[in-house]
Amino acid sequence: MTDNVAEEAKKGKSGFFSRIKAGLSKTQNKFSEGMGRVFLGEKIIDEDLLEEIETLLLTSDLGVQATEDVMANLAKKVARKELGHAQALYTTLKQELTTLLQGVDIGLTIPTFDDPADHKPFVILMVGVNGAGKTTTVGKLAKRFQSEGKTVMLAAGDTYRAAAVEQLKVWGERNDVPVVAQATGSDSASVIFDALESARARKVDVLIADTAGRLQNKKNLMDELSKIRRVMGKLDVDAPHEVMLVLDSTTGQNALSQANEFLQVVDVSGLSITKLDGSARGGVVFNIAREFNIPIRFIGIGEKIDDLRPFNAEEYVEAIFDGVNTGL
Ligand SMILES: Nc1nc2c(ncn2[C@@H]2O[C@H](COP(=O)(O)OP(=O)(O)OP(=O)(O)O)[C@@H](O)[C@H]2O)c(=O)[nH]1
Ligand SMILES: [Mg+2]
Repeated sequence: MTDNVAEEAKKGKSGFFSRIKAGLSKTQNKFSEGMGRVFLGEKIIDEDLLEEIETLLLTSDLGVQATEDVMANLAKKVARKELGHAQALYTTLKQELTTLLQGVDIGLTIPTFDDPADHKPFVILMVGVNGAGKTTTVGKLAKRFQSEGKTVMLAAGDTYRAAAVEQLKVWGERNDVPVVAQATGSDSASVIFDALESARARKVDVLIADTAGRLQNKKNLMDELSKIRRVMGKLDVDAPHEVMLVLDSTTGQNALSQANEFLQVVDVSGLSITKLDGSARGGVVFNIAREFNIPIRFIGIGEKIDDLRPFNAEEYVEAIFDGVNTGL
């Protein structure tokens, strides 16, 4: 986001920004209340103030590492006497937090092909624990890619539960995109293989494959994901082009443990962080960024089809700091 967008946002002119702000309002309330309390008044920069900031970050789900990094950078600037007053410290804190997210602010780019003979579907494999928001995110992504003029197909790779296939079909109908599915209990890799064959034949731009969040045990789930990868590779060695891990932000620290388990078995190339509207735990985004250094592609800010936004570091920080009153 450019400074212009930040400026517009402040003036409340951007409807787009206000939607994100509304989605993040629980986290925003927590941050703005906390920051206001820490910075309000004619504060001088001393140990106490730095400690208060540290506590605030720790209690805002940033995690120990991200908090330590930010505090170390602030302390350095304070020691060099670069920050004369609390307002400068506040501004620097915001900048530090933005920088922390900028490293993972890398959008998903779907290639286009000048020569139709080169065309091949861009395959996105969605992974994550049950209930994280995979299927919902598939639906939201389908709409997004379509609105960008791309053709989309969905693969019902969660063959574990009948309801899972039905849920995906509903999203397919809503977006008017084809859904490739087989009966419950069939082989997930084979459904996704069929879907990829069909997507190639129809010259579909994006194939999004849903998967199950839970099998009988972790080993089964992980074996299945490896098999899906292997089988897809028979049609296109580069597929899947994106393995998107979906993480539920409301679980806080737990989202990090979940991510660790998946990272042990699949090469995750991007993250989507869901349900940021559902709790005040949006600070976990900093924690995830610091811990994994994996591109955050999208954030989920509601259950509706339009409630998925490309992740933007500056916009994110701007939204959660909106309304901070330092009185300075
Ligand atoms: N508030 C909110 N709810 C969300 C968001 N994303 C998903 N949900 C809800 O989270 C619940 C679980 O979402 P699903 O998409 O079914 O999750 P899943 O990962 O496919 O779950 P399994 O298929 O069981 O593995 C649903 O009720 C969704 O509506 C979000 O960004 N905000
Ligand atoms: Mg699902």
